[in-house]
Amino acid sequence: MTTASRILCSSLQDRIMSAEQAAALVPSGVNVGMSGFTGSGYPKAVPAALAGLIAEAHQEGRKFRIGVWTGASTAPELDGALAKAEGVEMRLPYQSDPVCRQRINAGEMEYLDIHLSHVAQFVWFGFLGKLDIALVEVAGILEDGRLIPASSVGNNKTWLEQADKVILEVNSWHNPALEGMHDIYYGTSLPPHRKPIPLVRPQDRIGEPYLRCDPSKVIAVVETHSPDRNSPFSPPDENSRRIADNILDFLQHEVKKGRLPKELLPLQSGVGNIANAVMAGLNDGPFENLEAYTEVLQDGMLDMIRSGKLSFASATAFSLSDAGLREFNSNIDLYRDKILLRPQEISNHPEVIRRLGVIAMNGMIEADIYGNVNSTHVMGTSIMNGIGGSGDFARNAYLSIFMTPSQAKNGKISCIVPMASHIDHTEHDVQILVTEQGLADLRGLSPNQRAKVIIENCAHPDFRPALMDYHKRSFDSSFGRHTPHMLGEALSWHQHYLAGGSMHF
Ligand code: 0RQ
Repeated sequence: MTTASRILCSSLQDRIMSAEQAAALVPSGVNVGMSGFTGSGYPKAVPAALAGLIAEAHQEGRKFRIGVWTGASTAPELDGALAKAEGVEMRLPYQSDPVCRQRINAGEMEYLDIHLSHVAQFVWFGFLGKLDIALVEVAGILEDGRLIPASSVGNNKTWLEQADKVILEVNSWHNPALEGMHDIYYGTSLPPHRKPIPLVRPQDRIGEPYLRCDPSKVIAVVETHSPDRNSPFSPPDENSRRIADNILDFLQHEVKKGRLPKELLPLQSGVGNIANAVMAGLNDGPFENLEAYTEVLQDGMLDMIRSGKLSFASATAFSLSDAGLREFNSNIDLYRDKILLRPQEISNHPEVIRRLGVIAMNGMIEADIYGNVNSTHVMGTSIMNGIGGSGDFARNAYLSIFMTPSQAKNGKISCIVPMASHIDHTEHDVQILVTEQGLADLRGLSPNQRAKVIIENCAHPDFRPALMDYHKRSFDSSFGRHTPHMLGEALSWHQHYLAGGSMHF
């Protein structure tokens, strides 16, 4: 299919223009809702052209900055280019771009890190201010102006509805067979008129395969032919394999105990190599007929669909490596009726996650001995990526699992600490912690009981004595013994590393 044949709406033909012309329609000071989720379905030409205009303006001494709202992380052509040009006033919600991260941590760019399921509703509530322009990549435009979504859905429905003006990038690189793989739900409303979301199985279709778009709002259509950003996955290393094994053993134990059915419950799997390794473990494991109700679909889930282990996956985006993408595109008929992409307000909807009884598995930076989890900040002050969807799933899941290697930075940092330097998921939302050392099942345990299990099962042996000693001395001396702490000493663990040492005392 050529790009031209992907723009079937005759009234939009006269709005086809270059990326530079479209970028010139974006003034300084506006908020732009951009498509894009974990490196897929983001606009690939206009943000880069806009970054060029912003750099020119700055050279001429004119300030030029915009608000950049997305689904989740994008790619160097979007986040990287705009951050490099110092063109971003406010970025939300999740990002993982190195230049963006550096600017945010240098205090040069504002960043609002919110739960992914909150973004759309906050815009509808008016909490984030006015959305001026939607800049959305699509796979095609139908005769009546409806849009064929691309490889992610994210917040595109909300952007297209809320923005005054719309710029579309029609990317002929996307496989035309994506058409029909989306389910866009138009039944959301605002309190006090909200109704239940009628989704009771991951495979339920509750919406439409296309995004609605009022052609009169479209100010530009830009044709592109560029691939999504595809990050390679490293083959599972020893630590990831052990983490995966620990999770598999635990799930088998839960089945034996009658707390999980033999085909488990719908799986959610976070981003990154460890999450991918857990999927590889499940692919080789004993479970059959699994389902996923997740945000991102990484290579591991494709492998499970191909092997027949995973019978259905609902998500909001793909996040595939080059090899995963080649596999998907060459065998799309195998995957078409086993995958649905939905808006992120539905893929991450607390009501649906709670109803389905999702098993949530997410990465973390560190956990403390009482089970509070830090997913976002290094040393308490420096953002890594953002909370993403981890909170949407953790708080509402049937089982909420967090995983990490027990140590970071070549053994200098323990990922189990006395007191987390930042908390994204409180002790109340964390049921299982897993490292390569073992698994801590925190269900039904008091803080002091949790501390023992976490230190014994999850901490690296090099750090165990210091953590045990901390807990004991805290119990003996702390103001209260329910969650004992020596507040000054707790945070000095992190200070110690920052001062150039390791967390070893
Ligand atoms: O940094 O590469 O500079 O060395 O953190 O660590 O071990 O590669 O782990 O890729 O699985 O990411 C929490 C960031 C883990 C991710 C996080 C340093 C480490 C390295 C990455 P370097 P790894 P992963 C749904 C779910 C939040 C969002 C989420 C994440 C870097 O899982 O962003 O869960 N989660 N979304 O060296 C200092 C420690 C550290 C540490 C790791 N204790 N102290 N640095 N690092 N532990 C998907 C979405 O929402 C889109």
